[in-house]
Amino acid sequence: MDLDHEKYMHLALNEARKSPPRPTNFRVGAVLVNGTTGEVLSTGYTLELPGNTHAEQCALSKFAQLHNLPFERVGEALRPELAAVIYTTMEPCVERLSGNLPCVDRILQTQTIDCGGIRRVFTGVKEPDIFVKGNSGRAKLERAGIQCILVPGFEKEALEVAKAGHK
Ligand code: HJL
Ligand code: ZN
Repeated sequence: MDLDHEKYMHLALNEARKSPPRPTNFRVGAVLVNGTTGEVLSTGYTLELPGNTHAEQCALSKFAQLHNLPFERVGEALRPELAAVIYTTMEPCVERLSGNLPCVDRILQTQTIDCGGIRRVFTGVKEPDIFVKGNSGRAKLERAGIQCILVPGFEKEALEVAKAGHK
C-alpha cells in the first residue's frame, strides 16, 4: 500500500503543536504507522511522557506499554508484516545534550532478526544546528538499512512549530 505521506506529516505536526514551548529543545511530533494497512499505531510529541522525552521516544514508549513490553523490546510488537513506518516532524537525533539515548538508537533498537521493527522514517525537516551541530540522523539510519526520507513541502511549518519558545 502506498502511504499518504502528507496526511501523516500533518498528523505529526498536530502532535508537535501539543508540545510545550521551551527554549531548551524543539517541539517535535511523531506518528507510528502500520506500513501495510496505513493504520496509526501510536503518536507522540516532545515532553508528552514524564521526564525529558522526545517525540519518537514517546510514540515508541506508548506502543510498548500497549503491548506490555519494556521499551527495549518494542520491536517484537512491530512484526515484519507491519512494515512499520514512523513520521517525525524533525529528523531523529543522534546526539542529545542531556546525554539521554538518542532517537536514532531507539529506532535501531526496534530492528529484530526477522526484519521486524521500523523500516522507514519520514521526516519534515532536518535538525537545525542549534543544540547539536550537523545532526546525522538520516545517514546513521540509512547505514543500518532503514530508509530515511524527507517529505517535501513541510520544512517551514515544521521549523516554525519546533522553534516556538526559542528566543
Ligand atoms: C527530535 C524531539 C526533540 C529533538 N529532536 N527529533 N525529536 N526534542 O522530540 C533535538 C535536540 C535536543 C537537544 C537537547 N530535539 O532534549 O538536539 O535535553 O533536544 O536530551 O540536544 O537534548 P535533550
Ligand atoms: Zn530525539
